Amino acid sequence: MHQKAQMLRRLLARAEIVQAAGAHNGLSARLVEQTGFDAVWASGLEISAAQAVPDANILTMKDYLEAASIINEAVNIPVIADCDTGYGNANNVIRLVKKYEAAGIAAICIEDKCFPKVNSYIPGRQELAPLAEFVGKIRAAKDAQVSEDFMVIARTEALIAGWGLEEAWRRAEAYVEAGADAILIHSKAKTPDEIKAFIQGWSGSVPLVVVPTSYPQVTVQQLQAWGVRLVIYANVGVRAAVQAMSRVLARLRQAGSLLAVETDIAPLQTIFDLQEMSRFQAEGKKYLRQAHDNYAVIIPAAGQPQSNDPLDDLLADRPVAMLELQGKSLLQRNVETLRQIGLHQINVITGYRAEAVNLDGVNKIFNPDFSRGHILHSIMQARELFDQDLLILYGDILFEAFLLQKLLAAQGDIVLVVDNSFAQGYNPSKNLDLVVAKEKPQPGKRRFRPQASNQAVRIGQKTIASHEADYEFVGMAKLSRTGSKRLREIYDDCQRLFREQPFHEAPNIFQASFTDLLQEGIDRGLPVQLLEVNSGWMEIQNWQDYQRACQLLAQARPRLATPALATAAGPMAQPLAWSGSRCQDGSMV
Ligand code: SPV
Ligand code: MG
Repeated sequence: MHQKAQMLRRLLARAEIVQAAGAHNGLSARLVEQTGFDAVWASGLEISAAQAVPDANILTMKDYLEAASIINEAVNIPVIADCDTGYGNANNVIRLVKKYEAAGIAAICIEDKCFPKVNSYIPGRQELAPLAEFVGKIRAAKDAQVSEDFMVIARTEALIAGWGLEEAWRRAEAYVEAGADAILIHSKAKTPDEIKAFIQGWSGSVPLVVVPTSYPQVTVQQLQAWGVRLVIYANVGVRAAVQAMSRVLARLRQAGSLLAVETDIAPLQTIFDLQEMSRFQAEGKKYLRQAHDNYAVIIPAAGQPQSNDPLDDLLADRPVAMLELQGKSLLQRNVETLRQIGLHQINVITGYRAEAVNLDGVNKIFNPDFSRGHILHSIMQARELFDQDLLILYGDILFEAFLLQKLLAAQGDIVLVVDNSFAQGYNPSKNLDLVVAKEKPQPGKRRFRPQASNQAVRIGQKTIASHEADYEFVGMAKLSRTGSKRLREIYDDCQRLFREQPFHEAPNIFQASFTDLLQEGIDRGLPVQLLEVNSGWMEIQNWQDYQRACQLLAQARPRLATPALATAAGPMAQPLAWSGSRCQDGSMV
């Protein structure tokens, strides 16, 4: 079965005349289809013109076949391929039929001129092939086709060559006899009279096809009334394109600004639509999976400054995540790191100065309660995401890629990145998210714990004394799908229970920190794994942190991708060290 050939046969069997228009590539074919034509004519003239060569068999069968195939792939309507004289003798015709039919072309059209032909409208001698020879080509074509539906249209150039109506009828009849499925009667007369006369004297049973290039005044209604079954507007596409392009280019050249032609050119969106960009994107989403596509990232960045620190001046018009660090915001730097690793579903919770958070390709979720609620409430604005793999990254930290990679590779449904270097510079006036672990960290500076094998027993800011604490929670957490679902369940439950009473360290759940929820999880038997790190991150909470970050980033140029490289190269060998603490209420994030 040949679907498109069948479609063409059905079209020709209907009462209404079939209308086809010429194309030379996928784009022009798509325009033909979009404007409602029934079929596309893969025009020899257009395809040659598109390569800026004469329509005189300068191109080879392969060139025409390639163009016709591209045209066919771009449309759902049938394609009729102009195959000139068949590019040689009957043997060439046999090969072309096999190739065109296999390419899904609905019909081929061959004309009774000598190879190499020239376009019918070129003045001068148009040499007709001997009738018997052309009859042989038609027989060869019909015998070569595989499916029953594939069509062979025989085109007689008898009128073009000046041989008159009698010869045209004689040839058309012979071609029908040889098996042609339709006859294209071509004329270069300035009026349709000659064509009308041919039709009136024609008694053949196959459909008649015309190409009214030289007699443009004829209407489709007239042609239909005379009995024509298929009209081909053979070369309008390329002629329209040439006229439009040369006019616009000339105007642009003269004006020296695109503004002069802006309204005369198609909007980019039109081109994207013709290219089916949205389908391409949808398919990309469906099939092109990257290693971490399953992860959604949540970055809470809604809090307003409350620390009475000199840094507050810089935060008058933006949240801390949008602080400029050496020409790039903190958030931009983190988003770039996330993308490097293949994390693209990035959700930022905005609140304070939400309008300042303007990053391409990042989903913003607004927390309307940002000035009253706390970080847990902010994070849970992305409640719907808590049934997939998640990364929660506090908005006031700057982290390196290797830390994320380690976190992503760690086993566990809930994994927190923790650091124990806090003890070295502990400032009791600061409130850190401290963690008491099941197992004590190994003593000494150099430790090796590639997996998150340790677990949290307690976590919080206020109720854990520094001497009890083993680690500081960095503000980076990984939740598996199971972990995120479980935490949401616990959160929903606690929303009911702790609406108006203390929830761990918070006066109620609305004002709770993420660590309060984690503590609740631990208390309910949820394993909270700890991934120990000793460098690769820092937080920006006060003026000192900010200055330190700027200094480190200034030294770190050019940016180095891996810690190994960084160590070898010098400046980044100093890790992005811990240097501050989080606000008591977590409101910076
Ligand atoms: C073509 O489009 O290549 C044709 C039709 O053969 S015409 O140029 O009008 O002769
Ligand atoms: Mg042609």
